[in-house]
Amino acid sequence: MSDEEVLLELTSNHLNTGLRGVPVGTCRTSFVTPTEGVHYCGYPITELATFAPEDIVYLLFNKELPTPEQSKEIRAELTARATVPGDLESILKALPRDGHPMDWLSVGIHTLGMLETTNDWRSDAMNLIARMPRLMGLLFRIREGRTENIPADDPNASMVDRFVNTLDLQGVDKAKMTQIISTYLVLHMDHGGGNLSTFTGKAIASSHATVYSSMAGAMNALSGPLHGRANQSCLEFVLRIGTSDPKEVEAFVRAELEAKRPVFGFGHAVLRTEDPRATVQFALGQQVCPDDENFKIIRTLREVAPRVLGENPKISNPNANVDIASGALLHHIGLTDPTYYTTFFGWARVAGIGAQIVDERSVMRNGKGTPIYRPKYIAEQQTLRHIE
Ligand code: CMX
Repeated sequence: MSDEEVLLELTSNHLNTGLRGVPVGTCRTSFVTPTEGVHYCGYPITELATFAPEDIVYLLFNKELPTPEQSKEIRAELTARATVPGDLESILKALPRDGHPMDWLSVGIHTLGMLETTNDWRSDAMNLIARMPRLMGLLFRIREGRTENIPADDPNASMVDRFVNTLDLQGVDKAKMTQIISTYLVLHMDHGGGNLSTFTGKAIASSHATVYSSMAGAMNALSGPLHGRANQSCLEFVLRIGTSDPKEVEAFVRAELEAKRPVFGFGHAVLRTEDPRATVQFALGQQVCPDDENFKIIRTLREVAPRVLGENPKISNPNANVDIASGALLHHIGLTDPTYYTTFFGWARVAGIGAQIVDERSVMRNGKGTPIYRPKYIAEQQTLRHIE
């Protein structure tokens, strides 16, 4: 059925379904298909997985991959925008240490906006992207109480190296950390126009609130357990399994289903095969940490769970999704606390949401921008009262 026919098919069955399947607009950065998953500007994600995050930022904003010259230019632009213009550290130091890292991320993004907002959509989006690595590194350090001797930011380093340098974890393989986080960022940067965080960010921006307010709102949407926080739940799930023995893993999966709990890391609303982003991360794990205990567990899960889930015909896709492997990889490089994992998702998504906000505010409708969001709600019968 074509998109036009879908538009004509709108019925009362679509009400109170969270806009499921209701076309809202067009997206210039990405789309998702049931077999190849997400595509950025037409490229299947598997073709982009080894690119540098900076080049994918260029792609999402310019809708074409950069030439070597343009690749240098985007790096130079991000370097020029990287320095945080004010005292972000003091604000973060004042936050409650036991607040969730996603709440810190949201406050951090708001703080960056209060320190500087240009009110130019693209400039603010690019400034935010350029300042995220420092915000992320400070967020970890300050929450963990490692507030002494924080290395100065090096704006000339890559985005991921700036995070790794600020974090400055001892006893870890920094090159491996850079490789795994770079891949993570590229895989998570965008996922169509209608996922909740992206939609929320664009809806807030449609009131002409700033990029920073819009992005902080998007991060709040992402923080929910039904959305971005699933990657935290996935690693917690893997840690609970605690064995890579296929028989024990199968028994665990069956017990979870019996207890009516989700088998994390499997299933998808749109995809009908294994998410290619999971396939890429399994290949990366096989290369960098084949003997890691958590990696061994997810490798067994990948074999066992689809077979068990596939016994239930209601489950449309029993295969692995993007969240199955990312936690095990982050854990392997020394980031062992799963409560931080959604902040990496948020960091990555700032690029896709930023690009989509710029498109909706300054490209759509011949540059006029999409109007303020105002979907129609229909009054329920009991709300229609008259005084006789
Ligand atoms: N474990 C247990 N039950 C599952 C399941 C899973 N992994 N996947 C689907 N189901 C169940 C659904 O809960 C639903 O049950 P009800 O009919 O009782 O409500 C039924 O099977 C049919 O679901 P579906 O049409 O196949 O999938 P949905 O679009 O409803 O749900 C998703 C998709 C991701 C929420 C679901 O597969 C799930 O809960 N997975 C586990 C959590 C998880 O890994 N989330 C990360 C998602 C990553 C991503 O979206 O990219």
